Amino acid sequence: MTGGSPMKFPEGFLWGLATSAYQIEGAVDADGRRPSIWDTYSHTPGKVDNGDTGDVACDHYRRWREDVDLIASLGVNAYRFSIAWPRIYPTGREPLERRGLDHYSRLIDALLERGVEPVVTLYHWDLPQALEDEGGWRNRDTVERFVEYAQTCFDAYGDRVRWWLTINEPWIIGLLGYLHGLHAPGYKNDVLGEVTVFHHLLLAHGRAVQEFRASGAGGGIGFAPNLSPHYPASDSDADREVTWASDGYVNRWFLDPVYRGTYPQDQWERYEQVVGSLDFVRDGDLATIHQPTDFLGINYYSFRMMQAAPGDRPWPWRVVVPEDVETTGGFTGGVASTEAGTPIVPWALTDLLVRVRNDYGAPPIMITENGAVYEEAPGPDGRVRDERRVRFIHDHLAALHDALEQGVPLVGYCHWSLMDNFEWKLGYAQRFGLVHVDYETLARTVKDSGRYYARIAAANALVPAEAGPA
Ligand code: IFM
Repeated sequence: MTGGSPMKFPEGFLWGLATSAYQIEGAVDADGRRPSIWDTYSHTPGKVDNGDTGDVACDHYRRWREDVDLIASLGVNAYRFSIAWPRIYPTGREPLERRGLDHYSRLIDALLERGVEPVVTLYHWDLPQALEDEGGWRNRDTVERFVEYAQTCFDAYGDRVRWWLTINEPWIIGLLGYLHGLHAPGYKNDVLGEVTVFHHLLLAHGRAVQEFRASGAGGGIGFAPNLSPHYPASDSDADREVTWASDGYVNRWFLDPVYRGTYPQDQWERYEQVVGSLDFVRDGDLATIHQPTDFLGINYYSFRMMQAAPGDRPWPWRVVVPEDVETTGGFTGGVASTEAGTPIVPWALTDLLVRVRNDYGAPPIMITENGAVYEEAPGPDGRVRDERRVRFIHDHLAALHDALEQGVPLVGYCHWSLMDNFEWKLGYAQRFGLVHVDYETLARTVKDSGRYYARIAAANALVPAEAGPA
């Protein structure tokens, strides 16, 4: 409540739940699907904790009807999911696999029948392995393969889907897949690979937007970068400088080309110092990337607090947590963390949204992901009492409402995630769901946070956290 009145959200606001294909579907051999880079990676010994793979995951590919009922039972009006590219083009190119295409068509219809808007992501990291064998995202040709796949999806579903996202979290794809070796395809310390892949992902986004317009599909399209507002760990000039520099690496490297048609000069120069020439950027590429989009998806998890680290490579900075620093730029107290150690900073979401509005021409924004790891499992009575997630949701939605009051054009919020799922390198150890999944029986149990979120969606207003689940 502010001043005694409920925090209402605009009429038609989308209350969504988010997932991605490899994290929930399982059924990796069904209906002609062939491996993606994540099948290869998760089956490589030592890559994923506990030897976990997405082979079964939540078995959503088979249980999708039950899951659509579950989504509808939560009373939300949006569901964000991704299409598995290797189900549509198992080898990354013709022949098309009709069974895969039909699967998502049925899913879309079932959602719409229940009044749930599909929010469709085209690329959430499951590149067909056959394309990786030809160089993957490092190979410019992959952009054209992506465009063919995107065209097929626009043709098949464009009459029904009104919310499209091209690429999910391009920064994470490069950072973890090429620099840290923690995600597929698993390269390490390859800065040239990272920045080449960033460019090709952005190009794939721009080309897909062009094809979307040409297809005549209704609805709108955008992309879903994960953005983190940056703050210096101290008032020192050095910390302030690296704060801006890292912002160039994480945020501006993706927003500037899409919204301004340029790469940020400061980060361009830093890349040149590390990798030499960025000659894979060709004339006309930036114009291609700079397509008008209809909305911006933002995945928000936390801020980055930055400290200068002059000897560190490739970048002379470190991300620190507030407890590690004595004086913090503007911070006095500690910051709580999720069970994954992620600092919980809802107010930084407001800062981020206001900044994007101010710097990038006020695009309509959908929060396409936001969520937290908490382990709570069903108690003896079967109930999952995850009060901390209830508090997390409440505080982030209050921050969102703050941004709305400051004039940020917000159109929706998708919580990550609908249900516990395969958390990439961390396997099944980290639970993000509003619905608990028992990985032995695959039984789904709506957590207290799920029922709390349902109350919010029903009211189209923030419900006090103390009110708890329905
Ligand atoms: O599970 C991931 C998702 O695939 C992409 N964004 C972050 C989530 C939580 O780590």
